[in-house]
Amino acid sequence: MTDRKKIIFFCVDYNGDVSPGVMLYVIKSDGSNYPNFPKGYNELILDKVSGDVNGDGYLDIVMRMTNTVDVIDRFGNHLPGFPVNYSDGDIGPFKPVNIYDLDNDGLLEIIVCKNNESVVFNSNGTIRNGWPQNYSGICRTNAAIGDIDNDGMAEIVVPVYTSDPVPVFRIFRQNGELFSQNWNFTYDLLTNWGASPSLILKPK
Ligand SMILES: [Ca+2]
Ligand SMILES: [Ca+2]
Ligand SMILES: [Ca+2]
Repeated sequence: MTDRKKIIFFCVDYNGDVSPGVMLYVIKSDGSNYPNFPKGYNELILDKVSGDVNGDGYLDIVMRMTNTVDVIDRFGNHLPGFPVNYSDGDIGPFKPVNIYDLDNDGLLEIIVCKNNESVVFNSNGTIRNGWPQNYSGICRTNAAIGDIDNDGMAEIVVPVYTSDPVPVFRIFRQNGELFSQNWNFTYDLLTNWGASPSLILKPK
């Protein structure tokens, strides 16, 4: 039987008596470790997602870590161009990572944020043209991504938390342009703290 399901999780050594203190596990459906895992890190893994970033037909693992963004293949090797340094000095845990093929070229782009900006990395670790985009506040939860105007290119809906002046959504096109000034609207403060937006799109 082909093992089609894997479980990915990580553990943190809070006591500080194990080094490295963060372990990324990939577990097969029979409970055994996937080859070359667990893999140790000296940074916290703040968010992770799996997808075929480099378009070779095999899933990769994308991680937003404390100070870096990393992509590893199924063997645990870094994809070319990764890890990349990406830090604002804040070690807070709420830093999401999203992946999406924004331009339909078969390669996944990586969408991350730090204080006052969002950025898109290409599948080779370079920053995509038009990014980063700056704003006041921080995106604490995952963006919603999809082609909302049916032009073949995805838009990114970023929930921005800021107490001054107010929380907002921002919607960017894949090239970093604002989708519309009209969508820079405000909403209830409490819904923003841990809420991610969702897109419900009609099938083409
Ligand atoms: Ca891959
Ligand atoms: Ca792409
Ligand atoms: Ca679009």
